[in-house]
Amino acid sequence: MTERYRLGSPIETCAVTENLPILKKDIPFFSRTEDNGFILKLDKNDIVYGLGEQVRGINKRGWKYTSCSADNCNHQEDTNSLYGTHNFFIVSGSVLFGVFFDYAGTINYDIGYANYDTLHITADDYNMDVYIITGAIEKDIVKEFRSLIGRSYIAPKWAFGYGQSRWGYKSAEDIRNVANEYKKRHIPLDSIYLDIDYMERFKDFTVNEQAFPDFADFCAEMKKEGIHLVPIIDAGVKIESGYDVYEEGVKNNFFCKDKDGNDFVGAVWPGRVHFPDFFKPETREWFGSKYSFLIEKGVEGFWNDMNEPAIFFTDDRLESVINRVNELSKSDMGIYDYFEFTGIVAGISNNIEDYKKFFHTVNGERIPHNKVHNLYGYNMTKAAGEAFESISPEKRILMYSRSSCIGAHRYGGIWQGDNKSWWSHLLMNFQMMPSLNMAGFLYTGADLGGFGSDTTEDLMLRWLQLGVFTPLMRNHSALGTREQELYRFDNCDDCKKMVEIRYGLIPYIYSEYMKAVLKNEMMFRPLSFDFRDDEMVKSVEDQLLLGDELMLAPVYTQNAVGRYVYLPEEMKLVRMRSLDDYDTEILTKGHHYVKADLNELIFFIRKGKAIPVGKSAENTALLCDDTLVLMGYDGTGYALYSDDGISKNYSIDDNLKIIK
Ligand code: MIG
Repeated sequence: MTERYRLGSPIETCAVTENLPILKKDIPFFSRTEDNGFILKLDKNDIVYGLGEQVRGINKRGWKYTSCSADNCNHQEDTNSLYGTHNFFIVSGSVLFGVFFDYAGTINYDIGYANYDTLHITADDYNMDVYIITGAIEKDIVKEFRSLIGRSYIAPKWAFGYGQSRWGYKSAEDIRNVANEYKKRHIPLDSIYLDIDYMERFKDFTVNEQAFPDFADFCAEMKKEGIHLVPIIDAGVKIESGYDVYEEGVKNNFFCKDKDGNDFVGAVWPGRVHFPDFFKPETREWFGSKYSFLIEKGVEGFWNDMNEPAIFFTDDRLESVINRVNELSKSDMGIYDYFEFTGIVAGISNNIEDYKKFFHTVNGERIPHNKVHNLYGYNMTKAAGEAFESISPEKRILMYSRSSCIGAHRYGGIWQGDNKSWWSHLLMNFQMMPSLNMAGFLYTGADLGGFGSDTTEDLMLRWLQLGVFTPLMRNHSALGTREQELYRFDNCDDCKKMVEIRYGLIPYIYSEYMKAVLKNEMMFRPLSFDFRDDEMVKSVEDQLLLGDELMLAPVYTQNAVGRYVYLPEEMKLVRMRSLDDYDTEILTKGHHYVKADLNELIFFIRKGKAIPVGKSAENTALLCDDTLVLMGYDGTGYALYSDDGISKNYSIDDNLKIIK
């Protein structure tokens, strides 16, 4: 059951698609503090699940989190905000309910941080809708919540193939070279990503013609090889006279305004930019229509970046910092001066004070950015998603975004942002999967191998082993870091085998993804959602269920030759070196140490279940359901969802078939 409550007069977020009556009584479960905050006393064993894209574990208890979308490529355990904000969580234990704060501003969640037994929530202001969802089990609560917020975005099937990306590919030649290196080794590949360097001076909806002399031909050439080019689109529009996107935006008042009503100026990649005011329907329609510039050239997918929005600096901040630095440089730079110096310089970019300096028009009303900050990336993705319906009514277009909030899940997926080539981030990205699913984000995955920092070949391989299962399977890395295309490593052949395993499993992974989307369910779940009476699973933080068939237990530490797992029931261990070199073993309920050499992928098939496994192919277009055989327990079938992967007939009845 879902109940809706209203505090004050909220700004419409369009997160929810159902219009429930507003109840005029006290919000259950919580008590209110004098300053309007929410308090819930937690029992010793209560668990808090959710909050979408956030640091730390599956159980969110014991830390403080802030919903304020942040570009933070240095995030760690003590970070409070990441790229997206997802204000939905479930408290499970002495009580069982879900809560969604439908709110555009900043919320702080102290989940047993100041006091381990207290959940304390505060917000910028208290103009919000609060939804309380109850149900018999966590899965029911999630399902009910997901039906409230509408069906998740559906990616084309080719987007389940392996993707290679790196910030630093500069030309058609660079891309061709990547494609060739993969082809030469017959490593499956479905997409190569174009990062900002494909553009002309980082201008959205342009192509650098020196580097890509005939972009449409190049797209066609790659498509012949089965490779999709996926360009990046940034939020900021370069200020440059003669540049059509800039000129049109200025002329039609499509950009955010400063306090005096002039187009607001920030600086990002291209230098000075204006930010489209995606809250205006006419801006969304205009910006969305621009994607056709690339679609007409053969592009079928995009990633939206820097849409928190990230701001390198604003001119007035830059000036005041430079002035202050000049003053400080004349002092003797004692420790406090030195701290001030490093602090103000580091604080130039993504300074939340800058979010107060510009304004949107929301339903005809002028609203400062900081009041609706978390909705900015969402509305950029919505601009694209809405436009694709008319630009490409028949065919799915791949879209995923860096920033998001609930609502954006209907228009695109997300990637998990700028992680690092750290083992701890492998685990963190894994732990994030269920909470993202709770919030409606099913098409998602991490930058495999890690984005920032130098990767190592063992980390790459272990991360690929996790990526085998995530809908988005993309290797991406930052400019200046160690190159991490699979062919850079001595263990390339082992990497290749993992990618081939992925292609053998795509029919299953795609099927589970589609079922989860169409039934408003989670593809990835904590063990405790299914094994509710098992006390042990409540603290399992490094294993997840995938669909109804699998349990995942990735290896996420360096130099490991295996790992401990806990099995809440008997399961069949699968240890795979390649699609046709594997062993299986039935393990009893309980604790086990499972060996997994670096070149071995381990996963578990649940008792009485089986999954379809096919043959690999050089790209998804060449995959064929006819080769599927069941792996797992004998005497059982699997209900496979399968469609053409590109058109928009998603009927579950038409597309399900039982494989025996
Ligand atoms: O400030 O376009 O998250 O994936 O490679 C960095 C360059 C801007 C951030 C994205 C990352 C991308 C990078 N971008």
